[in-house]
Amino acid sequence: MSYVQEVITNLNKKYSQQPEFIQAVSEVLLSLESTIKQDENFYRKHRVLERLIVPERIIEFKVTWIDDNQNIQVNTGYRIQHSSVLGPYKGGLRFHANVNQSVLKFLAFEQTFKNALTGLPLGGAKGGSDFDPKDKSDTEIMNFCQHYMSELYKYIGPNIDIPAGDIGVGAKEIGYLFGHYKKLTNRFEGVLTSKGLSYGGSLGRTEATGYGVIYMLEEVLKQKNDKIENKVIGVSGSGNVAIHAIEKALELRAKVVTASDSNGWILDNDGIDLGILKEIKLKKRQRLSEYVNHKPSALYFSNNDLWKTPVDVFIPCATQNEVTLDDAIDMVTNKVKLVIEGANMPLTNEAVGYLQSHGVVYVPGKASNSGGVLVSGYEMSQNASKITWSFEEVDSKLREKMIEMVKDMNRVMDPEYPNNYLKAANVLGFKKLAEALISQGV
Ligand code: NDP
Ligand code: 2IT
Repeated sequence: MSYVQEVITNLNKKYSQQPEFIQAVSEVLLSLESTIKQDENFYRKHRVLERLIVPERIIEFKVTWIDDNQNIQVNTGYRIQHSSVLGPYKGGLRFHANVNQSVLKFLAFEQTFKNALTGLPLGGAKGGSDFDPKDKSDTEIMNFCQHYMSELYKYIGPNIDIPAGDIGVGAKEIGYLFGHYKKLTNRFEGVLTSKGLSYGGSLGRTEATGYGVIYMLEEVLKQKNDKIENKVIGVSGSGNVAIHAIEKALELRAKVVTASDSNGWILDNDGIDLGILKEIKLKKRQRLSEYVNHKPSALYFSNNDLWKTPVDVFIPCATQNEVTLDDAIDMVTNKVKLVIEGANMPLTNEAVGYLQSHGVVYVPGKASNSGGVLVSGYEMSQNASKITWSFEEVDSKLREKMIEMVKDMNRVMDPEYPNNYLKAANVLGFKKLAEALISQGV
């Protein structure tokens, strides 16, 4: 049995209760199979795969807090410190009802590979809680954040582990988390990124993930002598990543026709009106269904048919496994040309395989959504040197880096499979991680 197959077999046995973790790891390992085979004895001897897969540390704790009705609430908090091989642990925090160890382990594993691609000295981590911020008052959110930080602060620091935002954790939550860290430690330091601008945040961090996806899309199209202008794009999600991807796509004169939330999706064949979307989602924090009250010609659906929309490019920006094999079949039937991920692992492995075998260009999130953590890295540099960069400086560095990443992937691309960005991204991350891991000893 090949080393990769042996590790996948053991993974399935050992972590049968953690499907998302198995999915993310298997996708990476299978894409690395031919690379590992070239030097199989060496990698096997050093147990490189097992050492890259198992998180260095998993922290799980109880978070008890009191809601507005004076009821006691109990949640589980986590931080998965996956890898410190390339730098201090780095990755976001997710507050969502479906958060569990499997979800956070997959995200932390992906983050390690993603951070390796950025070229910055960042390890990989992810954390969060099964706390559901929906329908919670501001006081409840602050209360929860403070109790979560009361435990987390013991394990983080600007040179140890630097969390940031993710689903359900935006500027408001980061502010409460930062305030409580400061209270507990008496230290004002860059322990979190995606902070508010008034207390050490970086200009451009809010926009970075969504803008980065579009900068990478622009470059991938350019390599094919194509351009983003006039492309019809389908986006899912309507949170931080989706909104800023839509914003940059519109600026570059593409037409975005869809967006979604967990209740349903909108189709606006005139092109999404960003002003309305921002008003609903960012200002009023309402459901997306409100959009059609502002724009009666648009349509709202409470089904999962978004992926049946005929478009040139899809950008899934909501959550894991939102695109299944059936959706991929619909995409191919409707002649989609390119799928580029804003979210982490939004496609099942079967969906990815189907798109790739039908000639659809697929760009994995660990490359395309890395603009967020990249600018988090820039935020850390600014905090450490106590200076601030202008929006233009951050944005132009982001754009340059997303372009460079496409070029890096093209350099390692198998000439037989010129569109396999998945394999290229995984090979680049793996080589860097494996070398650093082995150099640092057992
Ligand atoms: P937000 O919380 O701002 O938005 C999340 C969006 O996805 C909302 O529209 C939400 O709808 C929808 N969504 C969340 N969970 C589900 C679900 N289970 N089913 C259907 N829809 C869902 O998060 P972000 O925009 O920050 O994150 C989106 C994705 O991008 C995630 O996969 C995240 O890991 C990834 N990402 C984020 C980065 C960042 O910098 N923020 C960086 C790189 C990747 P609703 O409001 O109804 O829940
Ligand atoms: O998935 C991600 O890359 C993030 N949520 C951002 C992580 C970060 O540290 O900025």
